Amino acid sequence: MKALIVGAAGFVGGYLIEELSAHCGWEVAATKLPGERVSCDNCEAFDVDILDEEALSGVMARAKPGIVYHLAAQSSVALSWEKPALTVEVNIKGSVNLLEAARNRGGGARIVLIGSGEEYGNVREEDCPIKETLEANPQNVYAVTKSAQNQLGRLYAASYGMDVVMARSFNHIGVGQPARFVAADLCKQVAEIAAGKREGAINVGNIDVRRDFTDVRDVVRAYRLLGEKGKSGETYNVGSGKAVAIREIVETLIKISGREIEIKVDEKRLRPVDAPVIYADTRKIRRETGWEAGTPLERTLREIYEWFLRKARSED
Ligand code: A2R
Repeated sequence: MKALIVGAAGFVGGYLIEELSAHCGWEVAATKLPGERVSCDNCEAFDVDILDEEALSGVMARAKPGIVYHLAAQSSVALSWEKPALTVEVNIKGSVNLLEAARNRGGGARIVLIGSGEEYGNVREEDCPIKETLEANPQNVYAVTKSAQNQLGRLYAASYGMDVVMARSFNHIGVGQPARFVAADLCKQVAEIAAGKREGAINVGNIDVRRDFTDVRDVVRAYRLLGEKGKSGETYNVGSGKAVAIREIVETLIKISGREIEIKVDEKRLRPVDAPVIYADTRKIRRETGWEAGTPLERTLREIYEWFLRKARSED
């Protein structure tokens, strides 16, 4: 199998390259923006901006993939409020460009579009675990664009008979994730306190909300299996299927650090609307691909914490 990973220089890209090539022996080609780096020893790398449809078509024709994973996105919810037009352009127009390039030059390749649990919006407690059939109700610009991408994927599958599979991923975490995401932020703060780089209080927002966290290595395994066994035109939740309070993450990290650390609520981190609980119903992906998230949350948190700890200590 030959895969083309579009947007391979981000957090998930490196893990997906590893899963497909090192673990499964697939041939991998990758795209990145000029100036970015992909961690890929044996793969062909192309510089391409997904807003350039012609360039994207050229890459598709040269790489001749059997499967295309679309990871390129403006992936920050916060930035999507600050730069809505850019987010719409990259996430919606970029996805259309990719679908068009695949339609015209893709030779029937399967396309896997990566969406988000954010598409469901602030769900009610009784809607959890969230099934794929729950109507999307996006509550931020990023979520609107991912929901549009999902609808475009279904449209291209239905209208042109293209082979398009869609994932809706809930919170995924791992080493290398930027600290704008909650688990990385908490790991970084606790590690910096443990390394003596900052005073002993950790700043948090609403830590009573419960969310669905999955190790990124489990997530990319789900993407491989969706590529192999997912059904065209269908959407699949990717998540642990469990709700974990942010408070539990904070307490686990404090325990791992072995320090006495005060928890301080920072008003600036509180969001106006926060659904109390969000977690995925993962029966569809399990039934159709056999996938299940397996990595214990504490192990992933420990690895991220230790990575930030080494980083903080090496900055001496
Ligand atoms: O924004 P940058 O400079 O970090 O570059 C990101 C890249 N990207 C683009 N690639 C091609 N053409 C563009 N116009 C363009 N704009 C941004 O896509 C970055 O290298 C990559 C996405 O990686 P991350 O932001 O780290 O996202 P992550 O966590 O790897 O998530 C992958 C997918 C995304 O579709 C998320 O929305 C979804 O999974 O959760």
